[in-house]
Amino acid sequence: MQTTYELHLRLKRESMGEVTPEMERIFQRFDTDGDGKISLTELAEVLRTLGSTNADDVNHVMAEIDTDGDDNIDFKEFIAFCHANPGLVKDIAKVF
Ligand SMILES: [Ca+2]
Ligand SMILES: [Ca+2]
Repeated sequence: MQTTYELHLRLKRESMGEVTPEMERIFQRFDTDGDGKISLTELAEVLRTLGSTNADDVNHVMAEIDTDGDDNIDFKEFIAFCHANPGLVKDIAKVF
């Protein structure tokens, strides 16, 4: 039996390449207010958890992941970042 949620995930995989349950989980943990985007504030919180308290780091990471420049990381941008940095995703998955 296929749930709506699984179908949803499958559709997303088809449009943006492989999306692992781990990536889903990490994105949901990062997006603390659940609006489907990771804001600068949410990213800062993540980096703090990972041990970085430098504000420059937050802006640097945001600039790297936020490819359309709206100061929010949407799910597509997050997945593209995961594909570009598989090792980092594994490290983050251990923390979150
Ligand atoms: Ca959010
Ligand atoms: Ca964006």
